[in-house]
Amino acid sequence: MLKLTDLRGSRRDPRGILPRAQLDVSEAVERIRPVVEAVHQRGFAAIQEATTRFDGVELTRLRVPVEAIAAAGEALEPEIREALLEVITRTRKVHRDQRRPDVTTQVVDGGTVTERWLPVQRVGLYVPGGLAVYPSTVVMNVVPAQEAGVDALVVASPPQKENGGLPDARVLAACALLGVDEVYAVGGAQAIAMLGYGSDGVDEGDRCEPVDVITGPGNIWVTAAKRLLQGTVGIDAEAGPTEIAILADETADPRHVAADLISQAEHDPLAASVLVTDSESLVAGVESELTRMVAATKHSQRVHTSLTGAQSGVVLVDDLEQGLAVVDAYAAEHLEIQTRDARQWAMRVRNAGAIFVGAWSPVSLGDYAAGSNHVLPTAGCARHSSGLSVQSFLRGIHVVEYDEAALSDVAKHVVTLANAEDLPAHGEAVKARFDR
Ligand code: HSO
Ligand code: ZN
Repeated sequence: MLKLTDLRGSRRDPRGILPRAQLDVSEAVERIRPVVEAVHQRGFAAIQEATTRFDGVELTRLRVPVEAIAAAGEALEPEIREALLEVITRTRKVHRDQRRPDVTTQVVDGGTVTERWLPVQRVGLYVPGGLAVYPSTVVMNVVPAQEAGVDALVVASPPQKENGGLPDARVLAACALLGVDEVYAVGGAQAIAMLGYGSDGVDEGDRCEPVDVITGPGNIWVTAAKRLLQGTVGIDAEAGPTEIAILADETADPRHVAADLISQAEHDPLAASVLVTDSESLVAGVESELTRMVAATKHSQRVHTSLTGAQSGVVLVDDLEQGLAVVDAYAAEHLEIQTRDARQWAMRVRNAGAIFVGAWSPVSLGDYAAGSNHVLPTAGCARHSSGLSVQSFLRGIHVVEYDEAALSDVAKHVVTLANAEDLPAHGEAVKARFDR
């Protein structure tokens, strides 16, 4: 079922040869630009038009009434409530530990630089709702923002026909459990534009004020809109269709490997599932498990499309050393290590959104209940970006404080460099303080 790439004996840079989704976000940016511009210029009316066109819903107001959020919280099945509360506790535990302290460096006597970490004031958290609904993503967005100390948190999620034009009831319930009461029933590129530029609503209470940072995963249109809005607002890493890479040797259980590949393929026909191994017998075992399991799984068609797509496959390598080079080049959103001495191999990985070590740490644990975040960089962005964290909602501000003697001591160097850059007024600003 999986396309085979045989890199054995090859010393080529694997980057260009690896299976990878061919998503053209730049082309999508051009397609959604008119929607984003319309929302910028015409606000509510343009959001209504886009919602009719893309979601098939007639939007009567942007904002979900707070009573509807509370009601969804109350109506939530007890089992789901219990699961979400446990997940919130674990996620909070991990993210609370991420908070960095302010640091003051005594550079010289009388001269300090303090790095002060300040939360952004207002954030927009996008929760997708396409092929699946994502109350877990509410948790993964909201908890780090709360732990960072963000003042105002806003959630946007697509309206669902089945829920009377409101976002999914479980998404609303997760908002209620987390104390988020500003929720907009808007999805897609129009939601990102609304968050970035703000929008009028049907009345004063229905306005959306612009946010400072937008985070959260989404489909290609959401990703494209985030790219377009970047600069107007801050965004997290581009989190597109999900990816799993598994580095495995002959000690891996083919059933686990197959199940984990399927678990992420289930998200999206464009999701990528890649197995990197030095074991032909593991490949044979995984293939036979896939044949059986894909036929039986609920979203069989979607999983099949994803696993057989150009973005998925098996990469055969000579040994785990080469395997490591391959997974580093791939820079997967999720990387599982199912090998002998898994922890040692995991320690050597350079590029991945998140790493899952050993037989008992599947990606789906991390998707929900490990405490780690599941909003992670895709499409190779793990080479330069991190997953969502408390840090995504903080800015480090340098606070500089020198006294007279400390400035005087370094004045000549400032003047020299200012002159060297042909910016003499910079030097004058220092000298002016000393020539009385
Ligand atoms: N695997 C997705 C997150 C998710 N899975 C949510 C299930 N629900 C992207 O990391
Ligand atoms: Zn998942």
